[in-house]
Amino acid sequence: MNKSNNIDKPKKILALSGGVGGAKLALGLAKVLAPEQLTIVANTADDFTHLGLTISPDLDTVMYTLADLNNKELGWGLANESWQAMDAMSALGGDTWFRLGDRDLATHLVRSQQLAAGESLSSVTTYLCHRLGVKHTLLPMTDDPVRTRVKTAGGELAFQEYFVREQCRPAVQGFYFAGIDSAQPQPQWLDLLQSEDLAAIIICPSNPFVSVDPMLQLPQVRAAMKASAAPVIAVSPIVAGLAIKGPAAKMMTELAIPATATAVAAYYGDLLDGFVLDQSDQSLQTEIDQLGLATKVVPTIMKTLDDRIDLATAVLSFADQLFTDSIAGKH
Ligand code: FO1
Repeated sequence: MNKSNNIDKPKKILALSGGVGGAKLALGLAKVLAPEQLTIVANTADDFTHLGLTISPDLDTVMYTLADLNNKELGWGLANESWQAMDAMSALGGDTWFRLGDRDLATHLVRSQQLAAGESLSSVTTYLCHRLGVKHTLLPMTDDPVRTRVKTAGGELAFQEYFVREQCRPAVQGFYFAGIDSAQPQPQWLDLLQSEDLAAIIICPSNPFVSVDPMLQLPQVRAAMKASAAPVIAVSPIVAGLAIKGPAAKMMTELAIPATATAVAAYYGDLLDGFVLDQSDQSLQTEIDQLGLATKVVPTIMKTLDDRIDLATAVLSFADQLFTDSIAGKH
């Protein structure tokens, strides 16, 4: 955080999100912030081409969640889904390991058609959000193809092969993001990162290795985040040694990193100004403080809409406090 900003600037909030966990906090933020105040940037390194269609799981999870159309049981895809296309695929001996619901298929068809016609992923996302009634800004992290590759003892896997087809069973040895060095961060996002109107950068409780890292490793992003006057705050995706959803804790163990909120804070390192941890991890607060971070302990498990709103409100007030303290020279 660079301290040159002034407190009376209009507030703009940036949230970086992966899939389910990130989308829950993004929804909480969307409930308490006006559309012009909130921009959500989603990871696109999970994207892949499947059955000839371009699938953007994290963008869609956030988009469906903000539109209140998300499938709450599965955590991905649309509510009130039917699976006739998958059943027909199965009868034809087609690929069904990655399940595309009938209604969800429409999103991938429209996206793929518009991309094939030369539209950018950003403009397709804006179009889809508009059609689904999403008012807040949702951006892909880049319009260029970046693809997560998972290194395992048995060889390298594309992210969805690891995550869905292999059900995260192979022990991971590391990750890399093919195409990242030549990818450009989405221009509106980069402008916002460099804007004096930005009041907080929130890293949602998403997987640090495969959801957040691809965003942070894009050229210019880390430098722009560090140069920003806005405090950078991460919400821990690890609570009491477990990931709320997904393989983050399993990955940490396999990478010989302790599966703790402290290790997540240390992993983000000097990029952060503040760290939000769950009340059940209160005993870790002192050691996270000792990393040189401001900390806030609150309930972070988001089961209900009120939980999402409460966490969003707590993170925003923490950001306000860090911003004010930085003006007063305390951080
Ligand atoms: N996750 C699964 O575990 N199984 C699936 O069959 C599956 C299909 C799917 C279709 C569209 C979509 O947008 C997401 C889908 N996901 C599925 C979720 C997704 O692969 C992961 O949750 C994310 O990539 C991780 O953030």
